[in-house]
Amino acid sequence: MKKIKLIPGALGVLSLASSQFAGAQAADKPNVIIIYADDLGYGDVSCYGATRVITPNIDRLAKQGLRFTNAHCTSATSTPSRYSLLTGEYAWRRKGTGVLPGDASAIIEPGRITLATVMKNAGYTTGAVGKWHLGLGPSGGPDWNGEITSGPMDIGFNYNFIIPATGDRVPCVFVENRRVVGLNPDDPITVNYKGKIGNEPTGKENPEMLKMYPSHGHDMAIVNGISRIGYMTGGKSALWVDEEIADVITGKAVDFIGNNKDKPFFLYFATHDIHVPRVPHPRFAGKSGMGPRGDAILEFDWSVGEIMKTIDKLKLSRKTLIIVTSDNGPVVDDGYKDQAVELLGSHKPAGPLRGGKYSLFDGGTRIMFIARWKGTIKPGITDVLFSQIDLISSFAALTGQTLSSEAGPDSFNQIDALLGRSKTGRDWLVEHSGRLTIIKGDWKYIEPGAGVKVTANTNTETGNDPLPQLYNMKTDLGEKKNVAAENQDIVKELTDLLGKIKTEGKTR
Ligand code: NG6
Ligand code: CA
Repeated sequence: MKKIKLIPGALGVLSLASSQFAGAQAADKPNVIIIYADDLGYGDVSCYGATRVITPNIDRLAKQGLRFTNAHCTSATSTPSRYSLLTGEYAWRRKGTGVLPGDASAIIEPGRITLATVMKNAGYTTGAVGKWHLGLGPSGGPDWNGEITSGPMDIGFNYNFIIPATGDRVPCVFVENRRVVGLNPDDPITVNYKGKIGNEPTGKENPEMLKMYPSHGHDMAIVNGISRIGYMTGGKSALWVDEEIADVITGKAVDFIGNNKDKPFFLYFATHDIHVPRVPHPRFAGKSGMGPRGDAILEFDWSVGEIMKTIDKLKLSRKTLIIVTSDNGPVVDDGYKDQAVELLGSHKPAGPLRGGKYSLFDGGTRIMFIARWKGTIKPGITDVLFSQIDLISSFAALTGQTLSSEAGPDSFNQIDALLGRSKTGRDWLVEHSGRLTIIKGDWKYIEPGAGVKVTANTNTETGNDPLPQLYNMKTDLGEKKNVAAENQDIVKELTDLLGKIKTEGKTR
């Protein structure tokens, strides 16, 4: 991986805005919780139209809060979306921000101002719980057996309890603050993504040992009867149990809230659900009738419910802004034979949208997004154009701060849109999956490019086309009719704007 240079000035401190407005805001700083689902589709929860799987907790949150129908993550995969959410910079501006292996070094350099730094500077206690997938350690990767540096604590988090990369990537261990949890020093961890290490069986050589079979990839190290991406030896006492991941990390999130209930806190709670391997706890297994993918949705809904219950029990619901959203769109077969395809039936993971995870169509990047803050956010539904990249600027504003000019280079203050006080959101936004798309008003333009139109493995409509594509999202939400040829003036306007966004290096 390319070595990352520290941006001069990135360490500059946030300045406090001096206006009366800022002072008034700062006085009643709400707690902020972002619950970040993995691969949860726009149509995967019942308040967004699902009927075969019912999500009562998420639905209740939506009923008590604001449900966004036109909110977006920045990329159609995890690492770049998370990078953009935390830094306020489009990930495609930087090399090495694609889906990371489990032994990658940190891609957000220590000291950089992130959403967590902003909250910390406002006096919040900050925590990251769950999936990380932004790399750990200096160039060369983390020391799994020692102190893990260049992690969440180096970019603004006071506390973290994380899955280093993804559930399907080794090492299959939790990290708490700077240490692997439960590691026996006599059984050190070795991780390798280039080739096999040790004499342990692998999914490829010993499929008879598996309880869940890969459909593509995922045939390397076996942990708990499930083969993964990457090779790993040692660390036996530290290995997680897949069925318990949701319970463990939800428990840590609940503990973090309880421990910090008397002062403002910021919690970034990134679940493993509903990413592969989908291995929900036995209390959810078989409950959806749609196989493990549907059961994982029920488990995710349970996690959301536990957070809501905790906030309500502590009487913090009028003092806490809860956001529930997803890192990218849905995928059905993402590499394991878990019956997701066979049992899908009439369920539409992306709802009315075309494509899904890995796609330039909106199924990849328009995501469910709900914000609840009792007494402040008026319940309802909004179609305001909103992007996760704006959270860092918006929360700076909410906490009475002005972002220094180096931070959040693509992040705009959209706090009024987030809180439902304004119906004017962004003018335009950029989405990414390999290439870029831009949405402005009713129009969406997709850059022309080569590549398969439907992926063989995941059966995703990628949005690749050698021709420029233009869709009217107001009349054609499903991106069925390319109207580029008859609207060349709009294509030109959007191509020019996108060109400017790329070359200028920042948009704020
Ligand atoms: C892909 C994996 C997929 C998933 C994805 C990342 C294979 C064949 N596929 O490379 O299973 O892990 O990466 O997902 O290995 S994400 O949500 O973290 O971006
Ligand atoms: Ca994801």
